[in-house]
Amino acid sequence: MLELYQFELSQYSEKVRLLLDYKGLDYRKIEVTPGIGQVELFRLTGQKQVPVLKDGSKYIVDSTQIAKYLDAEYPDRPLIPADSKRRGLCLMMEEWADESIGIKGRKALFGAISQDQYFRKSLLPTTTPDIFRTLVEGVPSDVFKFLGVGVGYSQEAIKSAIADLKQDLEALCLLLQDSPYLTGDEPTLADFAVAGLSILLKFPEGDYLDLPIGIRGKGVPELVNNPDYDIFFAWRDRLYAQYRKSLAFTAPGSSGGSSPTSIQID
Ligand SMILES: N[C@@H](CCC(=O)N[C@@H](CS)C(=O)NCC(=O)O)C(=O)O
Repeated sequence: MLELYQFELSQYSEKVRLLLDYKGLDYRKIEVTPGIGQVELFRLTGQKQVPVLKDGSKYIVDSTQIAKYLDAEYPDRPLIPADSKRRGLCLMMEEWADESIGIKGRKALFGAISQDQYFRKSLLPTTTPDIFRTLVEGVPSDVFKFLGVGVGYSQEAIKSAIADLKQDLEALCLLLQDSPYLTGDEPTLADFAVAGLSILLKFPEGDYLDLPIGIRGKGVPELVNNPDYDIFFAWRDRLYAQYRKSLAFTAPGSSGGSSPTSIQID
């Protein structure tokens, strides 16, 4: 069976989970522990980022390379269209989603959690002991704002990321006004990239991610609560309902049926 080395909360991993579900491929999730688990990933693949797909003895690194590999090895339900116009649009949109929504989405979410102590607490894994939950909840918002400067997420950077994301969502709503999918009548890699990379803007409402129930449907208030983007979030809900396997309907031990297996360190 295919194996996906991933973080449950990673947008690029979610993009690949959407691709695998669309193609109807079963896979087992291997949750990489940030830090120590990435050392093992480095030993296996020569780099430390997720997602990584393992197919037999082959490791495929990077969500875009995984999409191309899946089309080459599992050609049913192609992700990248054959005709030149749609192919060009699809590839361009995928790259843009990776670079714009992916990167700015992290900054915008950081801004949202630094302002909301309950959101912050609900992002912790369900197994976190109460004492740590209380500690995280108690950290004043100003401390998060200060920490954000250290990792390049100053208040100005967060504001500018949100402004850019607003334009991105406006563009997507315009494209979706008279078309069921981003490049036409069938979904492509562009749709799954945009949907997967946007999970941090608003976590999907349904039972798709192994995350605390409290964060479903939550996200960046400036985007989630703005009716101008309803078309986009309705499109994404539809795409999930059509193609993403819910946790409840997958067999334990396969694609998302249970808590992911953690990567083992010798
Ligand atoms: N270009 C990569 C980006 C992957 C990426 O940014 N992965 C993040 C998680 S969302 C990661 O592994 N971060 C950990 C690190 O950089 O150490 C892709 O498309 O797969």
